[in-house]
Amino acid sequence: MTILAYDLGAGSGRAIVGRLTDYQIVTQEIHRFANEPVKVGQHLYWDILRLYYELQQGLVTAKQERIIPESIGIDSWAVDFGLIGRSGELLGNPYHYRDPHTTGMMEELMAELTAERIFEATGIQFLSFNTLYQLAAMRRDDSSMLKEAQRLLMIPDLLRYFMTGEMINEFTNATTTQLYNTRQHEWDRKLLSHIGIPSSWFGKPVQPGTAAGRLRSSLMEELGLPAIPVTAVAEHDTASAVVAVPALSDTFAYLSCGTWSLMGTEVTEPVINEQALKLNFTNEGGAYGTYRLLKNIMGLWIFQEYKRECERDGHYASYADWLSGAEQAPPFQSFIDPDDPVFLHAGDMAKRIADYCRRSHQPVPQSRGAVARCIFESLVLKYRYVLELTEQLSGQAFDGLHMVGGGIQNRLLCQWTANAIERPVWAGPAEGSAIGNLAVQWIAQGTFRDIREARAVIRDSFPVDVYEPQEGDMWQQAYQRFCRYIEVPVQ
Ligand code: LFR
Repeated sequence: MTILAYDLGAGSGRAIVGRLTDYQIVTQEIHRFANEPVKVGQHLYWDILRLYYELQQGLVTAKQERIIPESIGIDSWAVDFGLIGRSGELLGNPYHYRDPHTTGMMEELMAELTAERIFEATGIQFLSFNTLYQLAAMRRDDSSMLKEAQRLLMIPDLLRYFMTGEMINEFTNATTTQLYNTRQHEWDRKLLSHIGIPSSWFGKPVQPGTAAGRLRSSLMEELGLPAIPVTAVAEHDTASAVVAVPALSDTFAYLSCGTWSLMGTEVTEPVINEQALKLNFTNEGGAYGTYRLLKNIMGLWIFQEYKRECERDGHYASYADWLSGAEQAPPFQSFIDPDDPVFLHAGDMAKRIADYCRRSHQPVPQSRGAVARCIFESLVLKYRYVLELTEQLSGQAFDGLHMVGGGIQNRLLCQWTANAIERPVWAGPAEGSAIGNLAVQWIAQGTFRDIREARAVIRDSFPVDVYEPQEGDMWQQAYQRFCRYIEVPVQ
């Protein structure tokens, strides 16, 4: 059965066709496109109509290759949303979660409602850009969109709505809003009323694997396609990525590695207690009754931004050259906490890293290789820190780490991760989110019995690179030093 997965990341999107041949998954990328946010004045937006155009292009290309998928699923990043007006039209462009309009909003709501109350209800980590704070910021700014809105759809809900004409909220993404009450299994009316948002904007979230309409007739006519069914998959990309972790046992640690690094473990009940709140862990909804006990780590974003700035200034180098530059720079000179809020917004990474080093009385990295080394080392040492916290919180012990996502193409990062955590890293698959998206569709069709079977097939279909830890002592000493610079927990 041939199916189609759209996976949208913060930097690019892709349309991937999946087939099963001899009980192996074969994927084919039929369309890849840039996802370039647009800044207008002080605000940063997603170019949502362009993204929808690219989704259509995926179908056009598929058709040209004589592929008519039997099901379609969409996953993307979380927390962002579009608002729909009375006649079903999109009201304005969705804000990008890196838009600075939420600055200070989280602190304000924590003071009014208390962090305990918010966490107790939602189990979600405090990130300044959660939907809760975005909506509160729009309310504070008297956004005219809020006056007109009738429905709120998360990014994949919205694109799926464009495709099918049906407005349906999906569960995994709904939980990331920090507005969904994980104990009562419904949108949290008290939180919503506190920020002046009607609960009628939200539909009861459907579980991953639910049938969610068919291509709308205008699209069928335009593209000359039949009424292809659309499935609500685990539409939060991290949820899809974790579906694709080729783990052998039920207890495993993962790192979904892309623009963000999401590290944690899968649990069957949210872990909502004082310690989880203090360490700012989250319990995002997953597929098939699971939750992701994890922590967001700033990920490759800082490097991607730094590289973009260098390119803007005329310095172009291949990814391989960047990695060898980092490798040749002297080790363990300076560390940053990648999760310091100064690194959240776009721009000026070189200056922010230099300022961070000066402030913390460390040498300022001078060469591009030294900056890249500082970023990568700090990132992998942060992985160790978060892995140990995950063990403490979950009461589990991990004998290695599964890494999935595009970031695993950075072999230096994988090796240094193994060194820093002193355990093996199992890297693969790189297209984790798209494969998890396909897997949920196959489970929905009855092709796979359940997630266990899906993970077994994924394990057989995609290579996993093993990185054994090296240079033990050096990394342990570096870790002791690094720990001086890490974030102070929220509380
Ligand atoms: C990863 C991701 C993270 C989420 C961040 C912002 O792509 O979905 O899980 O915290 O993007 O939405």
